[in-house]
Amino acid sequence: MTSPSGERSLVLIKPDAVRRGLVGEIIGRFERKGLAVDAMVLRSMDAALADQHYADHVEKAFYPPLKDFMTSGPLVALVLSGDEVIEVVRGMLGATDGRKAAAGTIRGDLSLSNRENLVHASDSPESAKRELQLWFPELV
Ligand code: FUP
Repeated sequence: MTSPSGERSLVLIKPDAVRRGLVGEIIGRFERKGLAVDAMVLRSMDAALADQHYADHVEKAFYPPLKDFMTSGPLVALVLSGDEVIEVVRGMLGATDGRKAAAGTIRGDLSLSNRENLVHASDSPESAKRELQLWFPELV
């Protein structure tokens, strides 16, 4: 997945972040890092999109409450680009569990939950390609 400024990642600022008024804080961190916002939309994730997005997790015990959470309100979907953006953004997010994520990361600084952890970001070029196709088919 390439763009004029390098690779691209699909990022979701989750419903907890929208409810808590942290959208600007989170996008500001990505902007200050030097990443570019190539596309952005406020929308909701319906049940069908949740099942597609989390195809690797649908059979797991944590999936039903995760699905309820992810479909509980609007989220912000964005496409970020920049040098090694996939790995860079994953580092900025921190560990999945906000209680364990390192200070200085988004989850480490702002989340105290293993489910409501504020942000999703593609974890590999393969997942970025799949997720960008799902969320922004007009761009790919
Ligand atoms: P991450 O890649 O860090 O977003 O985490 P995973 O792909 O492993 O999990 C996807 C989402 O499932 C996490 F963001 C939060 C949720 N999750 C739970 O609710 N419980 C768990 O035990 C693990 C993950």
